[in-house]
Amino acid sequence: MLLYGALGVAAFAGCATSFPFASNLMPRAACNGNTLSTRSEWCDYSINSDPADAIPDTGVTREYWLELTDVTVAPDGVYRSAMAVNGSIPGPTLMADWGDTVIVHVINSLSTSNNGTSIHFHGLWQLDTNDQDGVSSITQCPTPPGESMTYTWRATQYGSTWYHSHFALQAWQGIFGGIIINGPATSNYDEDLGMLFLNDWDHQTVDELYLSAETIGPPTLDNGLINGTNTYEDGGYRYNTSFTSGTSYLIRLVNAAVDTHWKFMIDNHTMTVIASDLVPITPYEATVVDIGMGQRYDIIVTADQANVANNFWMRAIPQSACSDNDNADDIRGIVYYGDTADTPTTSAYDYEDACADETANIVPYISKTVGSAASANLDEPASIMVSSENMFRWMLNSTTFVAEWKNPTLMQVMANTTTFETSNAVVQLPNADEWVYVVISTTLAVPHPIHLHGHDFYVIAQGAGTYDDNVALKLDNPPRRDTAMLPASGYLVLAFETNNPGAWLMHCHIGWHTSEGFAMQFIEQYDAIAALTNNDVLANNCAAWSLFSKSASIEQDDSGV
Ligand SMILES: *[C@@H]1O[C@H](CO)[C@@H](O)[C@H](O)[C@H]1NC(C)=O
Ligand SMILES: *[C@@H]1O[C@H](CO)[C@@H](O)[C@H](O)[C@H]1NC(C)=O
Ligand SMILES: *[C@@H]1O[C@H](CO)[C@@H](O)[C@H](O)[C@H]1NC(C)=O
Ligand SMILES: *[C@@H]1O[C@H](CO)[C@@H](O)[C@H](O)[C@H]1NC(C)=O
Ligand SMILES: *[C@@H]1O[C@H](CO)[C@@H](O)[C@H](O)[C@H]1NC(C)=O
Ligand SMILES: *[C@@H]1O[C@H](CO)[C@@H](O)[C@H](O)[C@H]1NC(C)=O
Ligand SMILES: *[C@@H]1O[C@H](CO)[C@@H](O)[C@H](O)[C@H]1NC(C)=O
Ligand SMILES: [Cu+2]
Repeated sequence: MLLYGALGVAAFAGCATSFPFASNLMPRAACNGNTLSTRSEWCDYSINSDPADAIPDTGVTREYWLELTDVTVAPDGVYRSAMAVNGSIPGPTLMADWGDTVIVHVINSLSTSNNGTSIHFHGLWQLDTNDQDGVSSITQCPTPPGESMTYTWRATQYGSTWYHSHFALQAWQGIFGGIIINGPATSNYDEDLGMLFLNDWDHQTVDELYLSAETIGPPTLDNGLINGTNTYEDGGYRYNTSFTSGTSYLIRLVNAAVDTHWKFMIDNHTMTVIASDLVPITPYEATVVDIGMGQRYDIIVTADQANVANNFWMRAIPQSACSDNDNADDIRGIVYYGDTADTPTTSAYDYEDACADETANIVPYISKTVGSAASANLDEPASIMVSSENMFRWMLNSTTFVAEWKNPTLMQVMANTTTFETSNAVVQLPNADEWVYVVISTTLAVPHPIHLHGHDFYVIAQGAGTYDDNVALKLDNPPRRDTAMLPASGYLVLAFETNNPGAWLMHCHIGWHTSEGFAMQFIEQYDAIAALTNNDVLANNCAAWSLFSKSASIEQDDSGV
């Protein structure tokens, strides 16, 4: 792609040619063909180009520096301690064009809390770059305070996602931010409003809450935030955005909560959903969208309701079917026509309180068929137990996942280890290019958002009740994504292809559950991993962690991921 090559480091380059984007979301390289009314085009590529076959060779490298610090914040008017990326929650948005190379330098300045860290780029395939996946205890040791780590990866997919810490509960202390990868879209829109994070929030820290989560169960949280802000009693302010009649807006929704499933809506407005996670879909209309933890939806909203009112509520409604929130009815923002945001008087669309998935609506734009599994289904029943210390622990296949910060899977692979501790919950997938079916099931009335690293998986079955041979599998273009709901007292059957060597974590994205051991890992194509791993970086970072954790007497009290 000559066009890109000429731009050099586009993060700092101006746009030489025409600039068809109404948004001020920089940086963005101009791409011939992609205009407001031809969003399906993308230079020599288009919405019909399958990222799994080929991606643009832009020759562009974008470089970012992210500094993590301990902070005091009051996003809803109530002060508490937290952690931030470059001083803000959410942190800065990383932006790239499809096919770019992205370098992210993470500087751990968490000197007050003395926390290690690692940064995971959620949903990115990390094709042949498993060692850049940023998962403590799997692909690296935590990076100690005072040190930094550089991650380099290719923007193989495009759309909306997020980065977040994969060390203890740090993501929900505030260490997260958006990732926008510009590419084609399945529907036109005028303006890109960027990321819209939906978070739950409490006036105690997640570390304080974890004690009760482990002993008496998931705590009732105080509040929630829309893109980092909300009100609480008389404090704080609401997220608000102005709409110009006739304009259509792209909004990139992310559920970044520790334990809240949301229904999202804007009163009286209809949404067009165009992508689920990093996969473009055939557009569908919705008035209410369900979003589980870790999931993303790209939605387009057209400003066509100025005749109804000037101010409308935007609502993130915690579903009480799976967790409790003390401010459930007031996690709201404002969409306004005119000059200023005023308190709306609009009413919510009807909905049924349930932690549902959008599966039935999702049809990937590029159609794919799932092949036959090379071997028997991998059965992963999920259950809970109380440990000898009287702590809740989750199990998959009767194993509570625990891996060690100081001895990540990749380090074990580099040492030629072939037998792993039972608690590492390793499933080996030695062969390339085979289909794997995984059946995750539960008899408990608790749903779980299941996230797999390194792949977009196919949701081939999902439902209530018991999974058996009578359940029909959807193999013809099922939803393809990186996070899907295991329904309460039900099953989720995922399929993926062994096309990406590495140690890939699969886990529940409820923060408490990840820490309580609801996780397992696939070691895919063991024999190919060593050649893809930068052993110097791995070993040096582990040596630094080892030194630090001894001198600071750090003790691991969770699953390690
Ligand atoms: C984040 O902060 C660092 C300084 O610590 C600065 O160099 C960098 O430009 C900032 N990054 C972004 C994306 O704002
Ligand atoms: C990380 O920092 C939090 C907040 O200060 C603290 O509660 C927690 O114990 C620290 N965790 C580790 C593993 O250092
Ligand atoms: C949310 O906040 C970020 C800055 O953190 C901003 O870039 C983005 O545009 C906001 N999203 C919306 C939909 O307003
Ligand atoms: C709208 O957002 C701005 C900050 O962007 C804030 O100052 C203002 O208070 C908000 N309005 C309301 C009604 O909360
Ligand atoms: C606005 O939405 C409410 C709730 O869904 C509905 O009752 C009302 O009829 C809508 N108003 C208009 C003018 O569409
Ligand atoms: C489940 O655990 C048993 C006993 O440890 C083991 O033999 C089996 O391979 C495991 N299966 C999966 C799919 O993890
Ligand atoms: C692991 O095995 C490879 C290939 O047999 C060998 O070259 C390498 O030295 C071994 N590494 C260790 C740490 O034993
Ligand atoms: Cu869970």
